[in-house]
Amino acid sequence: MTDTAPQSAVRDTLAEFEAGAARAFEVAEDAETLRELESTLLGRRSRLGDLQRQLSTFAPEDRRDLGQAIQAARARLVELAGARRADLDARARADALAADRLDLTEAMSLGAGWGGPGRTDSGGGDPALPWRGHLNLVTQTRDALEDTFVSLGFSVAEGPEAETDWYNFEALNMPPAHPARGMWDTLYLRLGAPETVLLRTHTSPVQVRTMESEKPPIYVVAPGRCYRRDTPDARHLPVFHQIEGLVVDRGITFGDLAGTIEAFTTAYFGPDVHSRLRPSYFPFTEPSAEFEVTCPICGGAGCRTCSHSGWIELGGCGMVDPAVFAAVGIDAEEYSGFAFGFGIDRLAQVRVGLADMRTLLDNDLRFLRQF
Ligand code: FA5
Repeated sequence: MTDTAPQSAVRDTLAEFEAGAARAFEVAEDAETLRELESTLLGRRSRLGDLQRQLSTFAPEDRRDLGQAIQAARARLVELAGARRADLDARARADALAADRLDLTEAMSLGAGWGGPGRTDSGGGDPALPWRGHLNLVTQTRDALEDTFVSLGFSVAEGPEAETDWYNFEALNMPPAHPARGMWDTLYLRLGAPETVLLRTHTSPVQVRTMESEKPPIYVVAPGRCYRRDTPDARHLPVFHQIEGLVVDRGITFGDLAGTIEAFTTAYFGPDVHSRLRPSYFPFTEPSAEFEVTCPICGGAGCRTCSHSGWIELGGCGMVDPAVFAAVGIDAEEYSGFAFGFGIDRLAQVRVGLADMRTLLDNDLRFLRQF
């Protein structure tokens, strides 16, 4: 027997159900929604399950045909749900990757006028060549200082950044527990006996190393990195740079020191910046002085950068103390000398009129490309 009306009704219901379920799978927004839809639309208690159960009311041959139709519809829907799951998984992976991504191409996304490695379009020199970076302002300043002093007859020396207590303090006339050690907040390394190895707080240990290895006459500058437990602010960084100067010869006077600093200031800053030496104290020089220039931010009127003093301290200087000559075996009766130590980052800051030294470390291309 063939009960066509109920069979066609089941087929209509099946077709309608399949179309609705397919649409629901296609627009499922996330994996969780898809899982719920699968359970509702394909599970035992689903409409499909109901249709399956109705089969027992049909004649065997109709039951087989309808059964196959239901199975085929279920198989198509299962496949559709699987495809949707693969899409959603791929999209979730892409979103996670995008969220985790480190943008190393910032330079290229800043629009016209901002170059970056590998970029060959307009904006920088030959359009056929990739844009090139350049040296950081501090490195440029260091190079310019070296050039200035080499042109004045100095040679360039170097020393290690991890130093011993002897070179950083003791040979510079600061025996253990000397109160002047407190002038430099020191970072010690866990090497050897406690507090014997440190990150140099200034470039002055290169004075000692140079005098140990060379006989006078000595005319050297020693640029390099220094470390202090200083809190970063407008004029301080915990890692910064100094350039040390040392002259040892017969008949060197404080006048030679003042003249050298004067010549350097004019050569480096030009006529708009005024400088002064103020009496000061360093254990390794006697007499000692501080070298200051007018604040370029306020022109001397006083501002946050210069702590409202109108002046910015660039370094210390003085005549080499006889105790230092004694530590390195130079006869203080025969020779005299002067030394100075300037902050390179501070010099760069003054020269370009930078209100806050921390900007040097921001890695902001809009700042870096100006120099
Ligand atoms: C010294 O370090 C002495 N060694 C200088 C010296 C050398 C005196 C030779 C006499 C003879 P002072 O601690 O003042 O001195 O530092 C010198 C300069 O280094 C400062 O004027 C400043 O320009 C720079 N400087 C010091 N600390 C910092 C810091 N945390 N960040 C940036 N620059 C600094």
